[in-house]
Amino acid sequence: MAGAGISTPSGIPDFRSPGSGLYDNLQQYDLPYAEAIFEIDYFHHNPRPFFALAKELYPGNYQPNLTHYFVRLLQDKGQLLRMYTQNIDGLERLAGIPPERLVEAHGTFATATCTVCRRTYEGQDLRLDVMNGTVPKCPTCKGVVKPDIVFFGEELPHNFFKYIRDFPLADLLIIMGTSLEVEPFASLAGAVRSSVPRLLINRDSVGPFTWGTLRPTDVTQLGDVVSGVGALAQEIGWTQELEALMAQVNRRQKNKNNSSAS
Ligand code: CNA
Repeated sequence: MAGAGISTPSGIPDFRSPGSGLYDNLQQYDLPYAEAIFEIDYFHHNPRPFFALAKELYPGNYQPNLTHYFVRLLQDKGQLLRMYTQNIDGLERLAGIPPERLVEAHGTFATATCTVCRRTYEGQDLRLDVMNGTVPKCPTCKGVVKPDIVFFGEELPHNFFKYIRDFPLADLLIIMGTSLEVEPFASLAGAVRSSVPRLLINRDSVGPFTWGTLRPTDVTQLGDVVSGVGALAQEIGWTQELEALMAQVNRRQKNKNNSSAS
């Protein structure tokens, strides 16, 4: 289970870290209150603040870091049952975690839907408008096209409910970079069998790790998530493979950038 804290090392602010978090830095969008940026009623009234944020978060501006590649390595070794993420930055996909192994519980910029006629679009179809600061409109009905990000008051994607089958099958739950404050996602932490170890890698203790409902098999690694995941990789002898994987993906990325520039 992951949240915004795994992407702060890539340069994307989280919501709730005092000072650097998004909620403390929304003055430029002139919102009535911070959460309005993700409220569907406010979006219908004024979609511009959301699209200003979308321009910033749109896939392409940021790169995955060691935490994303660690999950990719779990997948390469056949040990990833599923990654449940609250993030909407697409860095899991960029790190090469296959979409079928991912539950993007709060949605994705990879696809979009017209708010009026419900026609669906690829995220790429909106890129030009988003980057130009234009609110994307449906070519057919002229309704506003909204990236498939889950707003407050909207239903979670269907595949979120895979958790009903997945969580009882897990034999280890790793929780990284989340305040575990947003439901129903947060409650997934309690959905593994009671004998299953839960490892929290986060700057601060959160959710059931603080309420005094700790299980004997729970483990907490407090501090920076990259250091915590790095320490875990070292402990299990994966450091070299992880570095090789990151170097390989970076090389591919560079070659791709060079060939698209020439
Ligand atoms: P949050 O509530 O902002 O909590 C983030 C947690 O991560 C906090 O406990 C921080 O202390 C911790 N943290 C931040 N940086 C680090 C770090 N470098 N090392 C270790 N711990 C760190 O974010 P949640 O994901 O829990 O909240 C859910 C919201 C945030 C979801 O709806 C997301 O869509 C939304 N969000 C996503 C992104 C993104 O996609 N990158 C960015 C901002 C917000």
